[in-house]
Amino acid sequence: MSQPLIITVALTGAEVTLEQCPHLPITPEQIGQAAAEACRAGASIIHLHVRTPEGQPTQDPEVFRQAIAAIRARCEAIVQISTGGAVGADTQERLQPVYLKPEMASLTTGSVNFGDEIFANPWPLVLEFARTMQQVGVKPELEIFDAGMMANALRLRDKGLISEPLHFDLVLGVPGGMPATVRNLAFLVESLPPGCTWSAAGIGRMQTTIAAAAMAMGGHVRVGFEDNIYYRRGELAQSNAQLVARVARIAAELDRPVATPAEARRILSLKGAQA
Ligand code: KMH
Ligand code: ZN
Repeated sequence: MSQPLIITVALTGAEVTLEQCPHLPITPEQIGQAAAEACRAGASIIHLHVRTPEGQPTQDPEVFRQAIAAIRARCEAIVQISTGGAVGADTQERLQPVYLKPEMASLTTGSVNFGDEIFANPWPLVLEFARTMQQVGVKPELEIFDAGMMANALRLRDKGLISEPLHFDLVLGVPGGMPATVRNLAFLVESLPPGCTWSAAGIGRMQTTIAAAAMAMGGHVRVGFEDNIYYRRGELAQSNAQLVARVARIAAELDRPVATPAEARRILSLKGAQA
């Protein structure tokens, strides 16, 4: 039997709108319900962004606190808050939810064009975010949108600002980042340091292709509305859980049992929630 598959679900993101995706969870209660449904379908990590009641992205720690409570009331999934926020978000606001001491937080290790905009992560910001996560005891998921970010992640490791075992998410297909091809995925996987864990996320129509390739290569997978709102060409997905369930079905065929949250914690060397 192969290593269990950790499925991360990125429920909401910061850029997708309700107009584009009518089933997008917005309120903490909707996020809690979507998380529970995705968890039943096989997800064990919730990559968490939150929104104002009007649907705008926010890094308000009080909204994160409510969403985390709504998730924990319904399922055992690992909560991974976003420090990326929305393109253009204020640096200190992006960092705020880390102080809630979730089990994990995303950490992008460099800047990248993001459609018409720039997802700005200058090196001093990366250092500050990594240092803060280490001080607070939050495990980073190293978000790699482009090859240079891998080198930066290894610089953080060499400075002792991130602790092994490292966990990476290889995000392929953001316009401006590395295109979502199996060749690019293989290149990034070959660049990973020994002993780490990793997942892959394909943006848009490449979500399932990248997921299947990652599963076949022994990695883990991220899906969800943040990265892709379609089930297939021209057909919107009805829920995040629908996207998770498809990955779980492919995993079964590949002899990759879907990890429970407890198994995911063991694989990622997490001790459980601090607060
Ligand atoms: N919203 C993107 C600009 C993260 O969560 O850390 C960045 C993002 C990455 O979503
Ligand atoms: Zn995100």
